[in-house]
Parts: sequence; C-alpha cells; structure tokens
Amino acid sequence: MVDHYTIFEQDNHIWIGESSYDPAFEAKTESLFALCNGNIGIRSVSMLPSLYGKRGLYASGLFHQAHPSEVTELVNCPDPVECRVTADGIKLSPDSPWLESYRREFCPDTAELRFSMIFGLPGKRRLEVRETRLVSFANARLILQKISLKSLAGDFERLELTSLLNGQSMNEGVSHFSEVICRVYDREVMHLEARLEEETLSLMQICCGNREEDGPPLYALFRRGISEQTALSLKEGEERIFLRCSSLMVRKRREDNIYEQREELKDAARKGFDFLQEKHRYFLRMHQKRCEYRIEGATLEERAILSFARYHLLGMMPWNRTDCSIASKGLTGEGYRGHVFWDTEIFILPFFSLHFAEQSRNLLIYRYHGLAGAREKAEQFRYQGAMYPWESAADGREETPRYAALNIHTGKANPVWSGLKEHHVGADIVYAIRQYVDETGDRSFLKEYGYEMVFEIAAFWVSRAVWDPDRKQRVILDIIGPDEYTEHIDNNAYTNYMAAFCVKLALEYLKEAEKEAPDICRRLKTEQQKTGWEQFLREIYLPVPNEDGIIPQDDTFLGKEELPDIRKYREAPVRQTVLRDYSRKQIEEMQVLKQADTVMLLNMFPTLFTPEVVKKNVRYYEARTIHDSSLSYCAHALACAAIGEKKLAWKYFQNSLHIDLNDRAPDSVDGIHGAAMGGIWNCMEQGFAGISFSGGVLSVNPHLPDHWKSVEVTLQVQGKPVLVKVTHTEVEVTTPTTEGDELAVAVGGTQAVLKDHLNLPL
Ligand code: IFM
Repeated sequence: MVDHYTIFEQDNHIWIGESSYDPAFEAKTESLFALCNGNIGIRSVSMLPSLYGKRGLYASGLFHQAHPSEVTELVNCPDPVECRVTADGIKLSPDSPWLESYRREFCPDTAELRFSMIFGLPGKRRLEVRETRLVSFANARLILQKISLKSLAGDFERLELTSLLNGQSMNEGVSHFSEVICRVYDREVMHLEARLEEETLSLMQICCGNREEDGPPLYALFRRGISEQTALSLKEGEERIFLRCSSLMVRKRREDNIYEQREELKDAARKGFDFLQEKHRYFLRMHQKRCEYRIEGATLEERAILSFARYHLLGMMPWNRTDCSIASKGLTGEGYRGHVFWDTEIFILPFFSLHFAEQSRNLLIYRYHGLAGAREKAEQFRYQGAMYPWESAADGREETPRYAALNIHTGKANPVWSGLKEHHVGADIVYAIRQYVDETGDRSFLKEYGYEMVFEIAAFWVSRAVWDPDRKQRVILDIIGPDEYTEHIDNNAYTNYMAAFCVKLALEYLKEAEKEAPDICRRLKTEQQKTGWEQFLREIYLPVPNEDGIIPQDDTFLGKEELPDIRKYREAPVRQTVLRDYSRKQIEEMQVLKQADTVMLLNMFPTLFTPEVVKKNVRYYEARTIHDSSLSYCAHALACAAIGEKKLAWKYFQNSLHIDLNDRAPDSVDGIHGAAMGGIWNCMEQGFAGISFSGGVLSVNPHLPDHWKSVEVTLQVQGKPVLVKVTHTEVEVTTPTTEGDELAVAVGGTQAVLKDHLNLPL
C-alpha cells in the first residue's frame, strides 16, 4: 500500500494524487507524473517554480555532448511551462508561507495533469491557482496549459501573470546551448531558438485569455529567455482562464519550417483547450485500444499501477521513428543521461511486440543504425564483428561514463566497468530480433537489417571466446553478466548461453540469407565464417548444473562466502546500501547479486533445463539477491510464476509494482524505471496470464493469482486484434475479424485454430 499518493476514480478514470506540498517528494513526483507522448516528455513541475524541483523537458533522440570531458546526454530543453504569479506584489510559489493547500493529480488513463494551489493572503483574501496540463498525443510537439486564477475571498487589484520561455535550463549545471535567441512574432507568438552544434530547438508559445481591460501584454527579454506579462484585477468570486499553447520542434535541417510551426500553433490556439483535449484523448485512446486490459478481482491500487505502467510505456515510445530508441528513464528525467540499455530489448520490447509490432521493428532498426559504432568498438578492442555499446545515445558509440560512484575506501571515483566489460547487450539485441521475427514472420526486416546484425554479433562472440587448454573448450573470460555486483568474472552462464544462442541463430539464418540476401553474405564473407561458427558451437563451454542441481553463475561464484547480513540490505528502504558497508572488491568476493542473472537465463530459455533444475536455481539465486536494481523483482516474479510458486510470484510482482510508486522520496528523482514498467506489464501478461506468441502459435498457460478472478487483454497478433480472457478454469480467445491468417492457439496440451471465438478448458 502506498501512503504518500492517493488513488481514486473519477469519471471512469483512475487518478493518482498528492494532497499536500512536500518538498521531499517534489522531484520524485515530477518524474512519476511526467507527461510524455513519445516525442517529448516534460516533468510534472509546478508552473510556479518550486525550490526543490528538477525542471526538465526532453525530446526523443536529442542528445548532445557539452564538452569533450562530458558524456553525451539527453538535452534538457528550454522550459515552456514556467509561470510567475504575483498578487498585489506578493510572489506566489509552492514554497511560500502563504500556501494554504496544494494538490497535484495525474491521470494515467488520459495522460493529464492538474494542479490546484490555494493561497491565503493578507486581508483574509484567498486566491486559487489551478492548472490542467497535457502533452498532446494528437500533435506530437504540442504542450497545453489551461490556467485559472480565481478569487475565493476578497478583491485583488493587481494580479500579474508572467509566462516564460526560459532557456536557462541545464543538465545538472551544464548548459548545452551555444546561443539562445528570442523574439516575438505578430505581437502574439513568443519564440525562442536554442542552438546546439547540429540541431536548433525552436520553442514557440501563444498565451490567450487577455481582455481589453487588461491592456496589451508586456513582452520582455531576459538572459536566455523571453516573457509575456498580463496584469489584471479580480473581484471576489471572479475567475479568469488562460490558455498557453507551446510547441517544441527540433530543427535538424533547414526544411523544418518554423513558419509552419507558427501557423500550426496559431491554429491550435484558435481551436481552444477543450477541442485539443478531446483530440489528444482520442489519439491516446487509439493506442490504448491495442493494449486494453481488465482484471476482475484486482485492487484499485493494482489497476492504477498497471495503468501507470501502460501510460509510461506508451509515453516513452518514439512513435514511428527509427533514429532513436527508449532511454532507461523514458523521457521523465536525466538518470543514466538518457541512455539506452538492454532494458529496451529485454524488458520493454515484449510489451510492444504483443501490441505494436511495427514499433518493435523501429526499435530494432535503431540498433541497425548503431552497427557502425558497434563495429568500431569491436575493432578498438581487437574483436571481430559488432560489439554493441553498453550505453548508447544517438548512434552506436559507447556512451558509458568512465567514472561514477565514490569508493569509500580509496576516496576516489569508482571506474564504471560495464562500458568495458558488460557485453551481453549485443546478444540481447539478437534475442529481440529472433522474438520479433518469430512473432511477425517479417522476412523483409531480416533482409534489410536483421541478418547483418545477427551475423556481425555472432562474429563478435566467436572472436570474444578463447581456447582453454585445461577445459579443452572455449571460454569467455573477464566479463560482467547482468548481475553488476560481480565484475571481472569468467564464464558468466547467462553470457555464455546467450553467445551460443547468437551463433546458433546466425547459422540457422544463414541458410535463408544465402538465398534472400546474397550480397550481405558476400560482404560479410559468411561462407568463410561459417566453419568458425560451427566450431564455436562445438567448443563453447556452457555451464551445467552441479551435483546439487545449481547452475554456476560463473566459474568462481559457488565457491565464495555468502553475504552474512543480506536481509539488512534487502529490506533497507534505500537501494544499494550494501555499498556503504563493503567495497566493490569485497562484494565481488561474495555470493551476492545485485539483480537477477541466471534467473534471466531461465526466463528467456524456459526449456533449457528440467523443471526441477529451474525451481532449484530460482530459489537458490533469489536467496542471494538483494534486488538493488529495478530490473530484478519483475524477473523473479516471472520466474516464480513459471514454476508455479504463486505466493513468491505475487510478492515479487508487488515489489515491482512499487518500484516507482512508493513512499520512498529519494527513489525515481532522476526518472521512472522504464524496464520496471515493461516488467510489470510482462508479469501480468506473460507471467500471470501466461501469454506468449511464437512461430505462429499463441500459447496461453496461465498462473493467475488467487484473488484475480480473470484477466482480459487485447493483443495485436499478426495485424489483427485478439482478445484473450483467462480465468482459473478456462481460456477464451476472440477476434472480431476473420481476415488474415488463421491463428493456432495452444492451451496446455491442446491446440486449436481460432476463427472468431475459442473456449478452451484448463
Ligand atoms: O541496464 C540496467 C542494469 O542492468 C542495471 N543498472 C541500471 C541499468 C539501466 O536501467
């Protein structure tokens, strides 16, 4: 149960709210309630600036390196939502002593945010300042604010409402703009242009709601910004409403026309808030229809967080683009500098595969564009093929910072080894390619992009493994697997199996590729590589369960001491407290995991080991995992659901639900955890409802929690909507259209063909 946030329903929509202003939660809530439409994301900062906020507006794929000593990061764009209000000379802000009440509420169903602040001012006067805000799903560059000023008691002689376009925005003290130029068009459109090396940001705004008696608005320039001020008076009970329309465009080329942007904005302002809100809701609804869900028996909080996860997934997808991907924090904050990790392919992509396969394709094409960078990295480290970066930004170059957290023992910054040694990301990309192709049968993707990536990543693994004369096998040394508390280890089981998977798939695909894409095969000299791939598969060392049935996470893991007081760290309200007591080196010498590692392998290849071995390993590794990464609980929930450990599955699912929406103020201040959002959805859909789709067969093997009576989800399978309803006793599958290929459905041991409706007992 979450205390800090209240959850309620209004007009058939779920709302999540804060009912007081708490500086400690300011930055966290800004991330949680961030408004994102996949193109832009804006943190839910109050329009009246607060001392504790972290203001941020981000555009998908807009990265920049401010200085050669800095890493490339997602740019914090100029702020279009800031407003200042003074009431007869008194400056209003959530931090002011005049604040009487405060509410910030967010609706994940309509992607709307609303604020209400009441200020009790001298002379027993009370002023309410309200705002409804949305980032349009209908027009990807539009931000709307409906602002209301209302006198609840007393008269106000002079209220000043000042709207700003503020180019002083920075990424934690670093400005990215070489120049900021502002002006006004036609005495109504404020314009700010912020220059980066290659792109220019064009931010425009129109404020409507002025009356003649207010006099003309006053425009003014300030350093790196422009403002528009309206002065008005308000009698007791009177309310004035203003509309602010802003539009953000990233100009990469001269053809990105600001004239068009201006006309579009004027048109939006003319149409008014209600019309634009309707349109926004309609477009969002279109997306939601492809991932509709209903759970009978779920609590309001469970439904709220599932909707919250779905909203964030929809909000982080750069719709219909292939030049960028999804950052680990989506567009909600600057954590991990907006970089893209394996989170996207392994935790987030499955949601899109089952509902928006064409968008999964785009995410994979983004990786294709990164091939050149991945090849360069491989060359730099003297490997073959493509070595994908652990963290990426605009292209395939490695972006992992070299140093991060402090080493308490040396007093110096710890090097970040994952950029150098965590290599499984390439294999994760191949895994996602296979999943996408299995689900869609999209051979054109393979011909244009997939074959080349798979062959190049396979070539990397072949060159990465070395011959071990003692084992008489090929081994992968000095590596980091998914568990980042275990650095510099040899033969991480997850990595070795994934490497073998890549090479095996490359050989499988090669047969088709020779016919379908002979020029790629020629260019990559696959004929010559083939024998090396076959030899690799014969020789690669794949760890097997020991006499106790435990698969060694790496060569030395099972021989290490256990962390004596693991409970303390598992139960700590703050993550990674183990690093306060132990150095990285000490942790490496212990059987302690930051996050799911071998369990990931079991989730991704459920039939690789016997059910008995799977059970043993899930239990063994869970007992040694602190879950200090947001990726961990959902992986364990999935694993436990798969082995029928319903209670544990539920416990870890609950923990995943509360990764972001919790009472821990320091969590999520730098953005929500994108992988956890995907993980929550995957647990519900794949874990509990047991849905998967592969090789043209939709399989449903549910493990519903006891108190959920049924789960209904709408999937988009091979281009047609398919509704799956799962109860404790049966599975129903329905499609409103008989067009397209017939769909095979497997429930337990029974297989049937879906025409329009199927009902299969469990
Ligand atoms: O990709 C993850 C990694 O597995 C654990 N640390 C955080 C990264 C980004 O979410």
